Amino acid sequence: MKLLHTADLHIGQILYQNYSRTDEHEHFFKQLSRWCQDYQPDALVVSGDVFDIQQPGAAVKEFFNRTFVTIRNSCPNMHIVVTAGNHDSASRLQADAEIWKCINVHIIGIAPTMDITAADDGWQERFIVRIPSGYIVAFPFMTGNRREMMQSVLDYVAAENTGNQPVVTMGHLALRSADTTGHSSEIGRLATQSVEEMGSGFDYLALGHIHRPQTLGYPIDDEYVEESTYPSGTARYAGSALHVSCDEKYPHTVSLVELPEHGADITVKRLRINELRHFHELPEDGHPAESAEEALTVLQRFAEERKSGYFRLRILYSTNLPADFDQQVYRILEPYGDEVRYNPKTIWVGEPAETEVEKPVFEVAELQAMDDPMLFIERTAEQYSGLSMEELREVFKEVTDEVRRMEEEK
Ligand SMILES: [Mn+2]
Repeated sequence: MKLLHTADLHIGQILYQNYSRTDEHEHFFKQLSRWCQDYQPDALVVSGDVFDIQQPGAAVKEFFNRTFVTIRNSCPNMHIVVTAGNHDSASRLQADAEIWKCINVHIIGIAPTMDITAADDGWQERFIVRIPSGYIVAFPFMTGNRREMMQSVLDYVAAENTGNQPVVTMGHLALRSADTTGHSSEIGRLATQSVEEMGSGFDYLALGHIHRPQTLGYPIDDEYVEESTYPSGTARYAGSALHVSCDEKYPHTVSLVELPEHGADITVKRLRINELRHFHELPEDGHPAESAEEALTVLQRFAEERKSGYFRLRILYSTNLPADFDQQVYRILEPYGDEVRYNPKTIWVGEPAETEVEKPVFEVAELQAMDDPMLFIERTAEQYSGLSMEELREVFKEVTDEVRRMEEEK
């Protein structure tokens, strides 16, 4: 089985509340389409976060439709498997699945739940995409411990797979040992799940959610390595399609995965994505600007020379910026249209360090098992000054009683 693996497209993303990235996405999809044409893979898998927001607008949906039809036409025998990520609305994505199936685009939005597994004997079928060269088990984003459900689907495939065909699983979540550079601290502060939670029996686990390309248990893709060989049972994050911040200095790639048969070694070839706009930190010599004038001069020079790209400024903490500093920045950028793009989140160098590294308040599993909201509030109470737990408990009881009464009346 030959597979192209990508994830975290975030189509429709607007950066810094200001800049549409449609042309950057177009640039990416042109490359992806070309790779589909050149390598003729059996399948293209997109492991979640197709759209950036739950309810993308009409233009964004139109862009998705047009793009995926083009990609499909670049390699008409290829199957495309798309799963929902945490950014996607599972049900909205799933809504068009029947139509897409007509051209071998398989969209799996809704995750297995107790309702689904209880109501339907062959529920596993919903998450299995059979292609001539093997199996793709497509799990969208899900919360909670779903190990048993996943194992059930993998066992279902194993029972059928007498021809020893390769088995690929898809997932969208943060797995332990994943490097989260470039992500908001929310992920870093949550204790993540281990790869064992994804069940066993797959040859390749095609992951999404973490934007940095990496194979779990191996050195991170810091440098561009063209090809690696891994044993069966390998889990890999393809990495996002586009850079999303200045912190993402590593190369972004699409993974071309070859799986000869079930249980055999896998080769991963990294196809380097060319970015339309790069991210920069100014000044580029690594020193912070020591005055507003200096920052603006550096920026002016950057805009004149590069004429394109995202940037954020690095400024010495003790510098006083005039109140209209951002307006001055935008004035300098005006002649460049939307080509030179400003991230107003300045890096303050020499800022007094936070006194203590924050520890996770909860383990994920603990949070999942928590069925009393009051427990959550108690544990986080110190974040809300002047909170009377007693009063809160009373109010909470009042509300739950009222809800129960309404339920009974119904
Ligand atoms: Mn995600």
